[in-house]
Amino acid sequence: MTDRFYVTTPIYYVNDRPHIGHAYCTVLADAARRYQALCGRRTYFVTGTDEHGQKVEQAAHKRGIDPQTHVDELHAAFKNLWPELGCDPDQFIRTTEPRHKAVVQRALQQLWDAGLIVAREFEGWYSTAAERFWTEKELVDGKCPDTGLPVVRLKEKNYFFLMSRYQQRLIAAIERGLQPRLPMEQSADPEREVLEIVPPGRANEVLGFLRQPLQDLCISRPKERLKWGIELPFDNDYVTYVWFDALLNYVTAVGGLGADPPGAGNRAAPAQDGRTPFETWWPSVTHFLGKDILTTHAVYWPTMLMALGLPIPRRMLATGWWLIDDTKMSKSLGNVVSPLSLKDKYGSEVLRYFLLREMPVGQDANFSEEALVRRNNSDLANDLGNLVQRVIALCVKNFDGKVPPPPDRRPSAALGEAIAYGTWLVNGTLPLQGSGMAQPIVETALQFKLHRTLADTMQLVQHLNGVLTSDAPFKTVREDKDAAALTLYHVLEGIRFAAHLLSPALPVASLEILRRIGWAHGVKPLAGLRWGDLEGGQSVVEGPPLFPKFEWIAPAASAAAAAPGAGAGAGAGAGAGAGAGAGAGAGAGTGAEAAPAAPMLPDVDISVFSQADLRVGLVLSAEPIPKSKKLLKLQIDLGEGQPRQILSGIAETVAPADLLGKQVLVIANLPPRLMMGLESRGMLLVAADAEGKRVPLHPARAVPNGSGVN
Ligand code: ME8
Repeated sequence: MTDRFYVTTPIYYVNDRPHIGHAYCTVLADAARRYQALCGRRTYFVTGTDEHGQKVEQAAHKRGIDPQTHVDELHAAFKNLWPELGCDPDQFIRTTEPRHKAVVQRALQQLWDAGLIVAREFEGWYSTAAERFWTEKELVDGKCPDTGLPVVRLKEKNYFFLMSRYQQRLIAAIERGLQPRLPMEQSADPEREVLEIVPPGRANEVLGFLRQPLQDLCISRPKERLKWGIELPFDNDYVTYVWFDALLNYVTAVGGLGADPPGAGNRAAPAQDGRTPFETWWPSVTHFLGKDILTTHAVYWPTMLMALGLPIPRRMLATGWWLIDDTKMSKSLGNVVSPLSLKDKYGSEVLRYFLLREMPVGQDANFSEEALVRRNNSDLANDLGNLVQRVIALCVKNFDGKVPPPPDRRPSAALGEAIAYGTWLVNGTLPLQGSGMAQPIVETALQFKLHRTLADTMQLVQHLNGVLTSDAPFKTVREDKDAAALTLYHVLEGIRFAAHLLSPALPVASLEILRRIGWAHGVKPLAGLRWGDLEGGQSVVEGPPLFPKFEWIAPAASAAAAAPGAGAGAGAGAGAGAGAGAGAGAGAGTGAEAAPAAPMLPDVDISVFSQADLRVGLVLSAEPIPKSKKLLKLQIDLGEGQPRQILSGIAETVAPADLLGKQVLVIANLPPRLMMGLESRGMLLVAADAEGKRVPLHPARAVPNGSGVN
């Protein structure tokens, strides 16, 4: 396994301002890089802007300015955003930099000299908006399939990269990438090279695409149609296709194809072990990108590299989309959410935590500010912030503001479990009773399942809160100070572990937590993290709440629609719940204001009940279904070898990310049913809340998947 990790984000078009979809990909790459560093890898992180092509040229024309002035202004909106969101890329690359233009021209010349780019007379349907030709068959109702806009018939000479030659080699590399547990080294041998696409479902999509004959790629645009691009070195009437230019940024950034190092303000890729920077970092690269640009990355890019005689990227991770009301958030639809305004309102750490925790990596998720507020209030303010505050206050009151040295005593059962869980998360591979479905951090984080990493870490925080409640050091301190010291010491140790594990998501807050609990050494690599290293006698520091709570105020329109006088209310409900009275209920879950129970059904014989095959299953994936407010699509492991797809109407009461890795109860022997055009093979058992919305049920502790329920 290589100890180096080179991570890239897409380079963003500078045709508009950044939105939360862009922010997600960069925050995810930043956090993934920090986890890799925490696990001891050397890392290099590149992001940047894609500044050529028709979209950018049109955006500049719209503003009545020349494209260079436009990109010089707009790239800053991206470049300046990343530090605001706590992201720390080593390099911000722009495709208009002279060193990148030189790389693109060198690549074009090399392929032209090798006969791998050829001139052809070409006739087809051209879409100005999508900036590409389509075949007759590809058109939808005679219009561009991407944009739905009209196309024009064009005949012109163009230059083609002979991409089709590499089809079989590419298929073989992607198929190799589907094998489990691959080493990260890339082979120089084309017979053994690997392209791993995460999640594997996306690899199968690309393989599906590659089952059709692969066309050669048109890599030129005549200057009459597009001036804003990099000129072909062998025909100055043409510029190159923006994707041919953009993809090469990943090589330019680390000094490939003779690229100069980046300019001031960047950290150039370091050379190691007598290798050049390019040999050091390429091809142990992971490209992060949105699922909409997977084909360009997984097909165009590796075949370009094959033709250039360079190793192909080792791995790509395709993220899902942030949706607004089940529709993709995008600049063209005008439904974008600004990351800066959210950051200004809630702070960058809350925004980072929300983005990373809420979206299961690789799947779509609906964005809502209300969900962000809920996440902040429950996970960060209540669970984490209050825990730190309470423990420090107890140390200040009872132990002179110091970390109490741990007396040599047996911890309580609850404390013992918390210690075992915390050490296992960091160091362990041992199966652990009561660990639920959690996995050690190195496994989830290095597989980029960061939503799981955070969920598992918050479970440690919940364990520690449970210990404070059950061991009650605030009471025991009066008659048995040692017992209280033992509890507080280990809860502080747990907090130290949690702060380390959360540091990639919460880089600033984690350091502040460590400072407050008397740990002066900052964040250490996980390999050096040992339970018991926190020294007794260090001073703890009180401070203002780490994560203030926010009240969710519904937008004016929905508030007006709510019951008169009901107010916007905090918490989950925020609706005009009939008969719920004023205030939309401070958090569901207590069942205190239950709706009148439905009348009981008449008695039945037990044999009626036992005809239903009830099972426990593990939720492997959960995602919203476009155009459905209520349904979630779940893949559930019922111990049958193959997971089952089950659709359940629980989208209003539970976020998909909260279901992942949890066990649920399923009626397994119902006939398959079609809902929203999708098959559902079984039904989740749910309880109805006060508003009649469905709340899934979980077993009180983990049992084997497929266990019967009676
Ligand atoms: O495609 N949710 O740039 P881009 C999640 N310049 N991700 C989203 C999103 C959403 N709602 N909307 C957009 C380009 N994205 C090219 C890349 S790389 C060599 C060239 C993601 O600014 C989108 O999926 O249009 C893509 O990964 C990224 O933002 C850049 O989009």
